[in-house]
Amino acid sequence: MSFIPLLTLAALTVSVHTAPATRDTSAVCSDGTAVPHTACCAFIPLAKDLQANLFQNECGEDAHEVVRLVFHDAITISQRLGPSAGGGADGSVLLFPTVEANFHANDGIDESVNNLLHYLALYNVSAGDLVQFAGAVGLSNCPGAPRLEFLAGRPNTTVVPQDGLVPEPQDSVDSILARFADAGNFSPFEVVSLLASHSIARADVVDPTIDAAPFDSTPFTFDTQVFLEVLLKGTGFPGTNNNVGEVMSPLPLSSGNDTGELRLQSDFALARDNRTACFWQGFVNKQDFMASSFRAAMAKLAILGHNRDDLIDCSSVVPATVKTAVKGAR
Ligand code: HEM
Ligand SMILES: *[C@@H]1O[C@H](CO)[C@@H](O)[C@H](O)[C@H]1NC(C)=O
Ligand SMILES: *[C@@H]1O[C@H](CO)[C@@H](O)[C@H](O)[C@H]1NC(C)=O
Ligand SMILES: *[C@@H]1O[C@H](CO)[C@@H](O)[C@H](O)[C@H]1NC(C)=O
Ligand SMILES: *[C@@H]1O[C@H](CO)[C@@H](O)[C@H](O)[C@H]1NC(C)=O
Ligand SMILES: [Ca+2]
Repeated sequence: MSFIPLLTLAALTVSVHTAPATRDTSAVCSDGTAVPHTACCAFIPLAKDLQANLFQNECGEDAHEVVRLVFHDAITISQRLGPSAGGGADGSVLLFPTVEANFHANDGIDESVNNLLHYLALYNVSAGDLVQFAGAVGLSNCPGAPRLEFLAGRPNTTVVPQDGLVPEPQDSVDSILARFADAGNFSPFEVVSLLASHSIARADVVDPTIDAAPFDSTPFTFDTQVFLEVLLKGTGFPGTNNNVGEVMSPLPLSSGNDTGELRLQSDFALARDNRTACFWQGFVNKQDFMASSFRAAMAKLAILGHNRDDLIDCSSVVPATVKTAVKGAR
């Protein structure tokens, strides 16, 4: 007798849970934008503010730094060590800024942390959501970059992460692949996909004697150039040699005020290790493949420590990406 109501209830529950992003909670925000859920509304003025006052709609230093912060916040989680190691993409880097900024691997992140703390005080969003959203907004300014997925609803964490979980450029490929697998079952292909980020990167702290040494010759374009250039024969250093985690780059010479290219030992090794070399080479001149692979791996990184089904899909509030055409690797 009670069979039918029970079954009906079960069917309802399933249909709600399998489609969390399309729950019927759609809303129109105060600016008139239709969104899938009221929780997305807070991010609309935040995106405008970030674009106007932090990024200036550019794929410059501030955008690069926040994309790096996305990684450093998210990767502090460990299946091996358990919950006390850190909660993944949880905003810990903003909530415990004096602790995490002192981790060696986080050298240089203080600038992006301070930039985002300003927005955390102004907007009613969690620290974890802010880091991931700001990364997606910053990246939207980079020619060639994909428009990232953005899910909202990460709670503010209370767990201070452990030191030693963020990979460093002197780490072996074994240790880098093991760390990514421990953090979130990332495959070697996904690790290489995430390193497309090094196409929009310039190092300040690897060689403390030079500032803003790029990892490829097009640091303001999210292109496949980094995958090509890391394969070239190294000939020298842009600044001093003997820096930990640095190896010779193929384009070390400075031109005008631009410092020459700097190569990370980890990128060099990942480009040549037999577990990752084919994936690395496979991205050269494959812009769309690289961008979509990066997008998929970033979607995984962005929700480390959370269940996808607990979050709300607010991807539609991520600004459209710039449409500047990107040249092939050469
Ligand atoms: C094997 C793992 C990784 C290692 C060892 C590594 C290491 C580094 C190092 C040493 C720097 C230069 C810091 C400095 O001297 O200022 C850097 C910069 C950067 N990294 Fe990574 N990284 C890794 C993975 C990632 C991932 C997964 C992302 C993002 C998805 C990322 C995004 C960036 C960005 C955007 C910069 C440039 C920051 C700027 O220009 O200010 N990295 N990385
Ligand atoms: C802040 O956001 C939370 C969660 O989205 C919401 O419950 C709360 O009402 C908001 N507070 C204000 C002051 O808008
Ligand atoms: C998270 O913490 C920050 C800083 O204390 C606060 O401004 C923000 O309102 C909190 N957000 C949520 C959703 O708890
Ligand atoms: C180098 O920077 C200085 C100071 O910003 C500027 O005046 C000069 O024109 C720059 N030189 C080149 C070659 O870009
Ligand atoms: C990769 O190289 C190592 C050491 O040179 C070797 O033991 C291993 O079998 C190789 N693996 C593959 C998939 O080629
Ligand atoms: Ca580039």
